[in-house]
Amino acid sequence: MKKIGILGGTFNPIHNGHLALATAAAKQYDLEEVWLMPSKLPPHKSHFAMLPEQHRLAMAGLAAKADKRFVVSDFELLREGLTYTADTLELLTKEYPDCRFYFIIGGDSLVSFLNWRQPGKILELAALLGAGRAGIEAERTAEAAAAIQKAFPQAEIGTVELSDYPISSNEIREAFYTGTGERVRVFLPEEVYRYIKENKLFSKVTFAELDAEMRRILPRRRYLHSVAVAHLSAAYAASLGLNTEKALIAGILHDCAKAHTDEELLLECDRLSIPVTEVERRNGFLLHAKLGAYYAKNNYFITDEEIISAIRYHTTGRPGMTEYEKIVFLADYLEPFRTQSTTPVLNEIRKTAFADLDNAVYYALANTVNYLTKAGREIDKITVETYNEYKQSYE
Ligand code: DGI
Ligand code: FE
Ligand code: FE
Repeated sequence: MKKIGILGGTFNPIHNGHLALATAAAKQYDLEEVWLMPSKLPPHKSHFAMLPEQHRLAMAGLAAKADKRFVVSDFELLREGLTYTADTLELLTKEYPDCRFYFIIGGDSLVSFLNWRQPGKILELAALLGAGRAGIEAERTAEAAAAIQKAFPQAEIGTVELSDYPISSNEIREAFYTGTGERVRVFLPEEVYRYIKENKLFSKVTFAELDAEMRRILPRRRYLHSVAVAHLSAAYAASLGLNTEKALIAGILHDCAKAHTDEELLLECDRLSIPVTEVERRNGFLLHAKLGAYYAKNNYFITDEEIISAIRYHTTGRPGMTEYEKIVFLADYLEPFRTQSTTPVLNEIRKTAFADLDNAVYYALANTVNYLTKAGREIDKITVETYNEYKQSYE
């Protein structure tokens, strides 16, 4: 029987770490071929920064040139609908009856393997190889392999030992998005690097994909609010001759950290070493602006400081606000879903906003300070300073 390894993955993009794993498995298990098999994107998972199949397949094809045992396979991409490993292997073994397949997965996946769909069937059809980086991970992988072996004594289960490979696809994406692709060149097959450059992949985050991601992670009402803020921000930007796309992006992301509860916001800021003031500690929700700016930069690869600061100051404002900060602050306050019942003079401010943005910001601030005072809530120093700055220039 011809021994064939199968290495699946989203390969977004494929990098030398994947190839090192394929090589190690081939060597250790004497595999004649290793098929690099790009997988479909699960519909419920994030599609943010995920390339279309055609690009992921093309790059896997270029990467496969590195070793004559490597073969790119579009087997899974060509299938219709959801692909479970058990089904893929069933079809593969039917189509290639003279082959013994070695299905290669990461150590983490091995740990959860028994919860996969039809693990028994998978193990009947193929051998399972778990890859663990040397050290603790290798130990965990070996333990997981032993547990699976115990549950399925007939199965052929092995581990692939791998030295640590210091890069991930996410780091590669981040490098390209932030204009520092050169930094990760050594971790990619040269032709894959060139392919990314030539096709300008991972170069620009679009409103459409941010919108899709917000729709996925935010509660329905919060998502609709964010869309409304994005569109109103773009309208204000247009009226001022500013960049409408920047306004759209700042608007759709402004509450991107608001899926968290106040408690989670605090924990998350502590975990990420984001400084938290005393006022913020007592009024946790204020942190969604700060954390949102952090997410925009680190999770959504936004590099434009004007977008980041518009998110950062959308709740409190700040003295000397930039135009984009004012736009998002005001759009957040005035978007069409906001109603008079929560903010009495809303319609009055709405009338003035396009003619005089600053004046509208002033009234929004005055209202907010007034409302918080009446409600006996603590007001952040920066909100007061912003209000006072406006008051002075309007007196
Ligand atoms: O996130 P949103 O609900 O869309 O809107 P937001 O981020 O502007 O938050 C609105 C609330 O923030 C509103 O109830 C007023 C409040 N707020 C604004 N500045 C301060 C503040 N609350 C406190 N405690 N202190 C402030 O300085
Ligand atoms: Fe907000
Ligand atoms: Fe908001």
